[in-house]
Amino acid sequence: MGPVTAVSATVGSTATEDLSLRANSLMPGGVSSPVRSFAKVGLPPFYASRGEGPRIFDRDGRSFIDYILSWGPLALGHAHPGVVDAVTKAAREGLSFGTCTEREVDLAAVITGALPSVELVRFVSSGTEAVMSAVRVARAATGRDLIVKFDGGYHGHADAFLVSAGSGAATLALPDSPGVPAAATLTRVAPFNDLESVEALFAREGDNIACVVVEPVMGNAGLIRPLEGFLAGLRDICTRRGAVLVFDEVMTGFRVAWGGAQVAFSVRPDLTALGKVIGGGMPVAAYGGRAELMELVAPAGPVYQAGTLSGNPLGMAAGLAQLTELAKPGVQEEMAGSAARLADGLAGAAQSAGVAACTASIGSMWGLFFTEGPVRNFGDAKRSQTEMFARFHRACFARGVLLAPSPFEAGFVSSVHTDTDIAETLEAASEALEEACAA
Ligand code: HOZ
Repeated sequence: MGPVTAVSATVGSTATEDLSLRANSLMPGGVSSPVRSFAKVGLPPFYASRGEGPRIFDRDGRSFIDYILSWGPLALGHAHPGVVDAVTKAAREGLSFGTCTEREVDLAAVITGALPSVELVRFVSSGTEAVMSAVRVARAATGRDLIVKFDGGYHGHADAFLVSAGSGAATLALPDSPGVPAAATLTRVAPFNDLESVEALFAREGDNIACVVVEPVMGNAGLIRPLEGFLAGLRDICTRRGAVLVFDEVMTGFRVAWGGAQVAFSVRPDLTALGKVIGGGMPVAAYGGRAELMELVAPAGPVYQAGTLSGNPLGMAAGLAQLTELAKPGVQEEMAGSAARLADGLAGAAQSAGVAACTASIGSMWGLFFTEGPVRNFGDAKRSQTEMFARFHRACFARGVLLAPSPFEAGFVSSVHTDTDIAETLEAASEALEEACAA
């Protein structure tokens, strides 16, 4: 497969270059969210014109097999007809009411039915809001202030989480953001997969630790699986020490399994944050958990949290339509098969090319690090070859395969990525590895 060429470039420069120049004079860094900068892989930001199934098209008319999938939400691929129809119907009935609607009750029923730990759920509009609000509930429930997070974990951009943060913050080397006041001193950080470090934090300050917040499978430091017993160990520590266990399943929810990682690993957190897939591509997120905790949330209880567009009817319609498809027998397994074939194929291609690489998949998430591995935490991930990743990314891009522009992001597949798409991707990846090695 040769490089994909632009078919609708403007005279003298591409539409992408033109847009990028304009955007830089109008928006910080030219983007609406830092992960959209492709600077670390040496490319301009991607200007999408449309998406269809597993493919995304840019403003220069190029077509790519998409493994970003809007950073996770598009479990059914782009513009899934069922989701588009549901949103269109909802839009005709009204874009927002600021009142309760039947759809939010229906989506709440699907979520509480799928996640055994979630008895009550509150809808919000972003993952940041969801985790921030869950922490507020945990602090109110325990009367304690400190939170524990993991190195390289990303939980949105609320102040308390911009400490040793993953995702774009790691990619841009901004793990501790300026502008975060003393509130951040209430955050403690441990290495992922290291129960002893968590025990040590509790030994020192356990009386004031409100909660442990964890991505049960790390997805914002690249994909890092929990070691056997790690999540159960966190559950045990939190129970013993009277702290709240918060699973950030914004990424893993309905991707690692129907429900999420808590189903796959049979560990029940006290509170869960959700987002991405539950909104089918619309700005929907949620937090929920044990009724005793969630009844602290206003107006049932005193913990205040609110939002004009929370439970927005278009978002609820998109989420319901997507989850209805994902609940069908075999869909999760098919996606998991595609992700596994991709991860195994990439590992094989790297081996053939003589490149040290370590790949993993779980459910419909997958990851690739250019290192021998094993990668058990963010420290290991940072020792991978980021320059090699950048060369590989560019070579894949030139062959019509769109990967997240950072080794510190998970990859995704959708239910409409076919065996042919995966085979084409692996062919492109083999060529890309050769090119990256030769550079
Ligand atoms: N969790 C998303 C990717 N790691 C973040 C999306 C964004 O920051 O725009």
